Amino acid sequence: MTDFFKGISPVRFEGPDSANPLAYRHYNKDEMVLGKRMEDHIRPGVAYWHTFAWEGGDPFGGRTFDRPWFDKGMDGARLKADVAFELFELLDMPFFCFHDADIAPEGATLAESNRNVRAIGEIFARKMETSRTRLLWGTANLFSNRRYMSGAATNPDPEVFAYAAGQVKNVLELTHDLGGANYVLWGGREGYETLLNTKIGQEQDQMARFLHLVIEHAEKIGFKGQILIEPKPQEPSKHQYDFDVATVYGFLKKYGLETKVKCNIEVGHAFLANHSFEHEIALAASLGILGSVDANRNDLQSGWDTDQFPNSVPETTLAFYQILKHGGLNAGGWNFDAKVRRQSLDPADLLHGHIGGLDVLARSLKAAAAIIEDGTYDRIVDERYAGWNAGMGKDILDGKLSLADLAARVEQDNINPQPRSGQQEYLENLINRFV
Ligand code: XUL
Ligand code: CO
Repeated sequence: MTDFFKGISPVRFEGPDSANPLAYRHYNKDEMVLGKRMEDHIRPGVAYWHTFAWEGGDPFGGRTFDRPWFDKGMDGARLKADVAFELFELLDMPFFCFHDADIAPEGATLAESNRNVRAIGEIFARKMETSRTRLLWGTANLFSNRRYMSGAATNPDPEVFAYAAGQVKNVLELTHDLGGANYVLWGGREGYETLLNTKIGQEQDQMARFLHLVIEHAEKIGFKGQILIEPKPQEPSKHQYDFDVATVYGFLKKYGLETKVKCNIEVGHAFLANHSFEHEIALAASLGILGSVDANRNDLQSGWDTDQFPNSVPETTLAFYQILKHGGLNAGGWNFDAKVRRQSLDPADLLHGHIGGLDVLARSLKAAAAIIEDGTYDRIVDERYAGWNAGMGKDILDGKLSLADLAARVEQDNINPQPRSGQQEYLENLINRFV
């Protein structure tokens, strides 16, 4: 035991009336919702990078946090792992996620870096023998080191591609060994700063080759988890190739990968792409590429990816509704890709962030389930499209009617369609009854 969380007791469900700031008021993991445990619906996870590696810097100032593991090499990394599993236990958190660079210091060579990562991975494996916390996903940091400034897979220099491959091989194997449910690729530098020095088509071919290599290796080592791409339109690159769900799908389709790869959709990234989170989820689900989600929120005034903990039940309810309607996240989950603010210095602040976020997800899940159980909303939307289930609508979809057939049908039957209300305000009020 370290003394980092000294004096803090395990967080338990105490019900909505509890005034204890270190208790769950809505997240009650064993409560049944639509026939499934709340924890199994949400599958929440702690993000190692924001919670243990982030130093509290912003563009105008450096480190604000004073963590005892900073600047201490592998000793620090081991202490960080101890503290991480203590937090998972305090929060009773079923999952965590990490990048290689979050868990161990970079060495002088790829081999040394990978050895460091594997050494901490072995500590994780030992801790996971007694901890209930599982790995939701692993990923490689292919964006912080200056070697990746012009991209990893999309770098003009094939040696950078090779280096990135060496990193991903290591983390993919570690993710497999730790029983990870997914492997994520977020291409923060897979894009460009200026088109003046960039060949888009060439870079996309490189990115597809990289993805093929990852899939081949996953199959070779017997990794059964999902491979996920995390879309984001920009930041850090001015333009990122994995702009949004629709763009990712087009890319996967072009390179024949649409059945092999799904998406990890993040709230703040959806907003940066001028979409709502629920739009991205609904679209991915309809395209068959909904994998997992990163829970957070942006500061909507600043326009940056501020990675704050979620705190809006109405917004998250609409997202959860889409997830439930499409059969849940299965191997995916809700990774808190969220960090406390740089003034939130205390160890307890790390708990407050996760507790609040998890209570918001619990309330959203229950609200979305109530909308579905009530059935009014679904009925209204189904009725709006009922014309396509039979008769002419069905014949059109089944390809039985040509353009000429339809033109003749309108004349023969004297068809003169009457517009019907879209009932937006009524629907908004209806949803608000459950939130
Ligand atoms: C960056 C981001 C990443 C990915 C993993 O905006 O979301 O932390 O989730 O690389
Ligand atoms: Co993310």
